[in-house]
Amino acid sequence: MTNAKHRGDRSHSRRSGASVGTADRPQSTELKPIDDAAAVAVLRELPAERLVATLEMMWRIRAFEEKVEELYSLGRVHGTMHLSIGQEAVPAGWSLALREDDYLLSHHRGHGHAMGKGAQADRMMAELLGRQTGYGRGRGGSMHIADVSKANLGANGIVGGGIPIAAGLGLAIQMRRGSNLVLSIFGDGAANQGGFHEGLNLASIWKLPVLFLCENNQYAMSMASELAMKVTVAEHASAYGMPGVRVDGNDVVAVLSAVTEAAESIRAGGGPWLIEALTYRYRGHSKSDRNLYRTRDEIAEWRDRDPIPRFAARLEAAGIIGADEAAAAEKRAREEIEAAVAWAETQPEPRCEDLLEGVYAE
Ligand SMILES: Cc1ncc(C[n+]2csc(CCOP(=O)(O)OP(=O)(O)O)c2C)c(N)n1
Ligand SMILES: [Mg+2]
Repeated sequence: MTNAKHRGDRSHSRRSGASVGTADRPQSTELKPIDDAAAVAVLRELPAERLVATLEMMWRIRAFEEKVEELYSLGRVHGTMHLSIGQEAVPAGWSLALREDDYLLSHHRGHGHAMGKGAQADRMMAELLGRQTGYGRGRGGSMHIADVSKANLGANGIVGGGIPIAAGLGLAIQMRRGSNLVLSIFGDGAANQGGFHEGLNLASIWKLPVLFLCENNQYAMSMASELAMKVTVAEHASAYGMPGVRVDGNDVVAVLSAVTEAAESIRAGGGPWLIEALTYRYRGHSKSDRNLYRTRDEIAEWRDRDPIPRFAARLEAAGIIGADEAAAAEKRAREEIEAAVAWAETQPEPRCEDLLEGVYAE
């Protein structure tokens, strides 16, 4: 049995249909596909320009990461980086559903999340190239892109490290009686960390306004998520008395619908939710990964469900774009990334005299 077959078997038999929880607290780990008519209805609720901008953002994320990979192989980007190519539907979905003042706490695979909160590709590129005008003045690099002015509190290199911080931030919002929420994004591997369970428990008992969103891309480095836990990530929600939902993370509309429902409930004071978005990274874990733990067939199978053409097809089916517009969005995004690199390369490097800026120890 190939790895791909094995994985498919488990997600479609043992797990589908599993449903726990009570009638008033939606809890289903069943993956419910959104049919075409329902998707059209969801999309028609949103302004067309926003949807086209979202399609363009998905291309921007992909083009940015493809360019970063190229620059990395040429030795022009230092340190490490994690690519989310194949996972673009998740930031596309939640960015359509959430508000600008909702906080983001991201993780190490977070270029797309930063763009979902409105980060500019040129300043992100400057950061990766170690330039002073980057989001972290060239000090943070790929894993540390934050922009407080956009409620993006940044990524975290500690697996699961953002989850307890999300609970703390949720508590701050609650104490200030705010109506915004915290979006806490992490991977499947983080769901086996202690901080995940602590963060969910606190958020649950205090009914904090936190949306926990797991990007289950099937692996934590080379460890298949199905071999690393007996239950689904979403099923963990039942232990903390919160809604837990599993969605197709390669379908923008499925993510958008789940996040919209969760956000409404959280803003109404209903307490936290856990959403598990099933998706896939085409590239290796980071710079050194020879893909020895999965088959080419498995990667090809997921490529057939690529989130970007799927969203373009949904927009076409809803009459929001014509046949040429998807290609035009890709072209604009790729040109933007070329311009971002050209601009970033003209930017100054941090000066030695300024290196202690932002270091607070006395
Ligand atoms: C606490 C901690 N343990 C281990 C690591 C090394 N590490 C970095 S990413 C990663 C895998 C994380 O997998 P997952 O949470 O599924 O996210 P993905 O990389 O798949 O997006 C590991 C083990 C780390 N950064 N922090
Ligand atoms: Mg993972």
